Amino acid sequence: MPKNLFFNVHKFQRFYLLCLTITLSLTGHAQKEVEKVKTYLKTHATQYHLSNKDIDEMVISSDYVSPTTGWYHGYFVQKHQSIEVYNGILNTLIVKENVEHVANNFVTDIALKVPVITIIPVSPLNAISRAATSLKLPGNAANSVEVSTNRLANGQIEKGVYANADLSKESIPVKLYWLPYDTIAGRKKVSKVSLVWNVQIYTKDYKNSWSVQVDALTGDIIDTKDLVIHCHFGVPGHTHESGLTHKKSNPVRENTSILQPFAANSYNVFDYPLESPNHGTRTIVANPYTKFVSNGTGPGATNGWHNDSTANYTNTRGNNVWAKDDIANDNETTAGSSPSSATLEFNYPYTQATGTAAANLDAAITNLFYWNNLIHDVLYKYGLDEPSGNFQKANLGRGGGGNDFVYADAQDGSGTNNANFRTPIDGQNPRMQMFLFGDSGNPAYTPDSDFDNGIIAHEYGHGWSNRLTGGRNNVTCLENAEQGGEGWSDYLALMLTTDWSALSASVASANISRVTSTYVLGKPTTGPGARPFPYSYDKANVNNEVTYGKVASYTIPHGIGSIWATMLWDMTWEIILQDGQIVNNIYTIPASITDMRGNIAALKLVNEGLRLQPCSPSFIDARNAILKADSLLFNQRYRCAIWKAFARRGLGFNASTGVSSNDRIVFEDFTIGTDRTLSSAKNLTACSGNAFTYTATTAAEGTTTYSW
Ligand SMILES: [Ca+2]
Ligand SMILES: [Ca+2]
Ligand SMILES: [Ca+2]
Ligand SMILES: [Ca+2]
Ligand SMILES: [Zn+2]
Ligand SMILES: [Zn+2]
Repeated sequence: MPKNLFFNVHKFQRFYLLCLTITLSLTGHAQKEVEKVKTYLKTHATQYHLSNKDIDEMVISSDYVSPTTGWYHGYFVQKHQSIEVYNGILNTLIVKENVEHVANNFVTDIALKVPVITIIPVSPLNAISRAATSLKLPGNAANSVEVSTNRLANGQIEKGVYANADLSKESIPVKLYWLPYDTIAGRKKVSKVSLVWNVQIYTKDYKNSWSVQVDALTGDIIDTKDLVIHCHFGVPGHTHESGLTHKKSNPVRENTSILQPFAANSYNVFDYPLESPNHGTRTIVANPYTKFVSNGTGPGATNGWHNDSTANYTNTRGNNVWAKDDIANDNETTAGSSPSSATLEFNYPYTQATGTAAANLDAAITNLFYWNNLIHDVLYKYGLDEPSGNFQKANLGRGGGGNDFVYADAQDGSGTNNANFRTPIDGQNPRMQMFLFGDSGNPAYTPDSDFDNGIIAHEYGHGWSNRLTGGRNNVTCLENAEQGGEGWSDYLALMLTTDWSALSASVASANISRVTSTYVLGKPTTGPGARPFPYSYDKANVNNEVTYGKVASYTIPHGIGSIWATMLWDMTWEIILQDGQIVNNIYTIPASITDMRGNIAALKLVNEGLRLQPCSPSFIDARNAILKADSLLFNQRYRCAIWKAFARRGLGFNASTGVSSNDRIVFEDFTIGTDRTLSSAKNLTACSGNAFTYTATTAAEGTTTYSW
C-alpha cells in the first residue's frame, strides 16, 4: 500500500447543514448554550486542564449564532478573584446541539500562581502616569481625571475611563487584569502571572494606540503593545523602508477625455480584481452594491452604500465606511473632504504621473470608499456579518454591536510609505489610515496607497482577523510572536486582487508568481515587492525556503506573516487542483456551503478557521482550526489538500511550536497528516473462511480495490 494514502469512504455521503436550530436573543446570551458548554466542560475537565472553579467563574466575552453556518460560537473569558485574565479565552462551538470544539488558553491552576489580593497599591491614575512616563509622552500625566469607574463587589475599581487632554484627544480606558507572561530569570525562562492595570492611550498624533501593562503591585511596566497595526510595504532587505531608489516602471497615463458616459450611482475606480494602477486602468462601475450582493436585497446590502439608516449621504459616506482625506492628521477634528455628488456620480480626474497626489485626491477617496464597501460586502458573504462583529453603523436588527463603520483616512498626514489599521472591540469604529509613498531621490513621485487595492484589502484584513479570532469583544488575540496576522491580510489581498477568470485549475496557474505592492514601490508588476518572496505554489523555483522553520529568522510580524500567507495560498491551490474548479468571481457564493468549490471553498475555510482557533494561536493551532472547519463544513472533503499544502511548507503532522506560541522556537516537519483512520461506513458481516472484497475510494489518488 502506498504511503500516505488517504481513504475517503464517505465520499458519497453528503453533509447537509441543518436549519438553524439554536435561537439566541439579539442582545442577550444564549443561556441554554452557556449551560450546555459548562456541563460539557465539567465532564471533560481533565482533558482541557480546567478546574470546576475555572468553569464556574468564567464569563461570556461574546457569543453568537453564525448566520452562514448556524453554528453557536461562545467565547468565555477566565476570571479569578473576580478579575479577568488577559487573553484568557475559552472558545467553544456547538453544532446541532453538540459541543464540537473547545480551544482554550486559560491559565491552569491559577489559584496556585497568584496571591490573594487585598489592597492594590497602584491606582489607575498612578498607572496612567507610569505608562505615559515610560512612553515618553509629552504633557503632564498628572492632569488625568476620572470620567467613570466600575467597581468589584469589594469596592475595588475594576475598570475606569479617564481623560487627559495633554496625553490624548480620546478617553483613556484602564482595566485590571491577570497577565500571564514569560520572563527571563537568570538564564531560565519563567512563566508568571501578574496583576496589571492595562492602560490604553491613543496618542494625539494618532500614530499609536498604546496598550501598556503596568504591574498593579509595583508600578513596573511589564509589556507595551500598539493597537495600531503598522504594516510594511517596503522592499525587504533594503536599507530604507520605501525602497524607492530604483528606477520606477513607466507610468500608465490615463486619458481622462475618453471616459465613458456617466450614470447615476457610479464610481470611476480601479475595479475588482485589479490590484493597483500598475495592473490596469480605471473603469466606471454602476450600482456596484447590486453586483456584489445579488439583487441589492441580500443581507450584505446594508441600505446601499450611501445610507446608514439615519441619513442619506451624497458623499463618500455610508453604513460601512466614511472615506475622507486626513491630510491635516487630526482624524475628525477638522472635517476632511469627501467628494460629493447629488446623483452619486463619483467621477474625478486621475493621472499617474509625478506630483499628482493633490489633483488625484477625489479619485483617491472614491477608490478608497469603493473598495472598503466591496470588501465589506464580499466578506459579509463569507461570514463577517453583524453577529460576528463586522464594521457597520446600523446593524438593522441583526445582532452584534453597531456604530462601528470604518473611518478610512485618505492621504493621511500621520506618515508616509505605509498604511495602518486600528481595530477596537465590536461597537467602536476602526480606522484605516492610507499614506502617500515617496522617494527621496525623486520627491515629486508620490504614489498614493488609496489606489492600491491590495493594500486596502490588507488593512481591512486586520479588522477581519482581529474581530473573528477570540470573538468580537477581544481584539488582542493576535499579539503573540508566532501569529499570522499579517499573513491573513496578505491572503485576503491576494484573494480579492486575483483575476480568477483568467486562470485555470492547473499547476501552471498555481505556479504564477504574485508580487504585492509594486505600484506604491514604483516597481514593475514582477517586483521586487513588499515581501521576502513572491507568493507562488512553485516552491522549487520561487520560494523554496519559505517554510515553518523560518519563524525563527523572518521579521516579526511581516516576515512571519508572509510564511502563513504562503501556506494559505498553497492550500487554496491544492483545493482548486483537487476540485478541478475555479469560481471566476470570488463573490459568487452558492446557496449551500457544501456546494462551495475551489477558491471559494478555501476562503470559507480560512474565514471559519479564524473563529475556531484559540486566542494567541500558533501556526499549528491555526492549521488545526482549518482542518476542524473542513470536518464540519465539508465532511473532510479537503483534508488531504489541506495536509499536503501545510506539510510541504513544514507544518506537517509532527510539526510543533514547542512550549509556547509566543516565542520563535518551532519544529518543522514535512509529513502529511495520517490521523484519518480507515473506517467503514457500513458494517459487514462475513462468514469465517469466506473471502470478501472491501472497496475503499481514495480522495485524490483514484480508486483502488484491496482484497484480503
Ligand atoms: Ca487619521
Ligand atoms: Ca460591529
Ligand atoms: Ca476578536
Ligand atoms: Ca514556539
Ligand atoms: Zn498589516
Ligand atoms: Zn516591517
